[in-house]
Amino acid sequence: MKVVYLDNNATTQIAPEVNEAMRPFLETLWGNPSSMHTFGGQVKKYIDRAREQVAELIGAHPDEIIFTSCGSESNNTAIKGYLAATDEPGHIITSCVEHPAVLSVCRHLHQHGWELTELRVDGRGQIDLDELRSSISEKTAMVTTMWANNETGVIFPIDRIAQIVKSSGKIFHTDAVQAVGKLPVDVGKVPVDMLTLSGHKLHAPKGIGALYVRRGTPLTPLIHGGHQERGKRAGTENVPYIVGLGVACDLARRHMQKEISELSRLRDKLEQGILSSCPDVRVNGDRKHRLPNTLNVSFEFVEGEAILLLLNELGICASSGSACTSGSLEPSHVIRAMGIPFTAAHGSIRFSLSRYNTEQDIDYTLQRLPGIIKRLREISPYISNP
Ligand code: C6P
Repeated sequence: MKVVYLDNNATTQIAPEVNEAMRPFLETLWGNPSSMHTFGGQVKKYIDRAREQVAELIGAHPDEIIFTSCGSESNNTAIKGYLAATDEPGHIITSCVEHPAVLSVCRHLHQHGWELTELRVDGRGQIDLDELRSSISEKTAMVTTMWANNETGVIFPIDRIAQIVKSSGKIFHTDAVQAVGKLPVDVGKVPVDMLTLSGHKLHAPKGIGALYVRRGTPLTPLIHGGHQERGKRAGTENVPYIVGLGVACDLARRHMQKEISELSRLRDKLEQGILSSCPDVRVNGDRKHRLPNTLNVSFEFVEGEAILLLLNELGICASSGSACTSGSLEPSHVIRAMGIPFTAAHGSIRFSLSRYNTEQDIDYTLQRLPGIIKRLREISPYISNP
């Protein structure tokens, strides 16, 4: 069966160029980069090159990049690693629409004595900057908000958030897992102290991520041990995946402008096609400030899970929210926070595209989706069908 993969915010296909670049490090160049001998030591320069490629994509210095195993590890390292340096629990600010890899870290710290503010969002999924300003107090140690939302694609005004936080003299971390590779991200222009990215969202493999840490930002390692990553993250380096992440970042940087316009064209075609062929549909999230690849739509009076199952039977892969909370019958915390009515919240679907999607993928989805929605509405308990 043909697979139409429209779930790229969950994970992406490994780029063939990335696969190719990783292969020597799985087959012949498998030495330990920390070894004294030439066989191992020769590998180190490839890690250095990858660090430069990651740094270049986000406008950082290579020595500000720490390789980790994933976005979740980077988020944990940033938040716990910075706060570990403080003597007693203070105050953290985040938003209520973060990925669990931030929200549950903050809530865990809250259970251990930290005061926690979860900034609310409006109907477009945007935070109120005045609420941010007034939440910052002397006790605040850190602010952490995402750059772009994984479920709706909503982009936070991260430069303004960063300026507010930095003008109060506080530390700012951003979870940019969904932004890096899809949008221009430049830490030279936006004064973030730490930034999280994850390889498998930009066509590198699962199991590799990075944390940007601005020079001078104090950070206690989450994983203690050897001296790898300048003592900030112990463990023998995952050389093939680090090389793969470097190449993925290089590809994203070189093709970004073209990809942004092509992805938004296909996404808009999907959006317009759905709006014109299905009644009682709403687009969730700020349409003006949104990732070019993401569309979150609510189909009133039908269950999202039922739509996904029927799409799946046709080989169309989408999701109702983040992959790590799928299976839950409750609407996602992101959709609920935006105040979307119950009858629509239950029928929300995330479509997320990548450079490997084609016009045919969108046409095929648009041919099949309206029929699915019509069928489900005919048996919907929320509609009194004759
Ligand atoms: N979101 C989704 O379906 P990992 O998987 O650990 O590399 O990254 C976690 C993560 C952190 N922050 C954001 C904003 C994310 O979107 C993700 C992963 C996927 O939305 C899988 S749950």
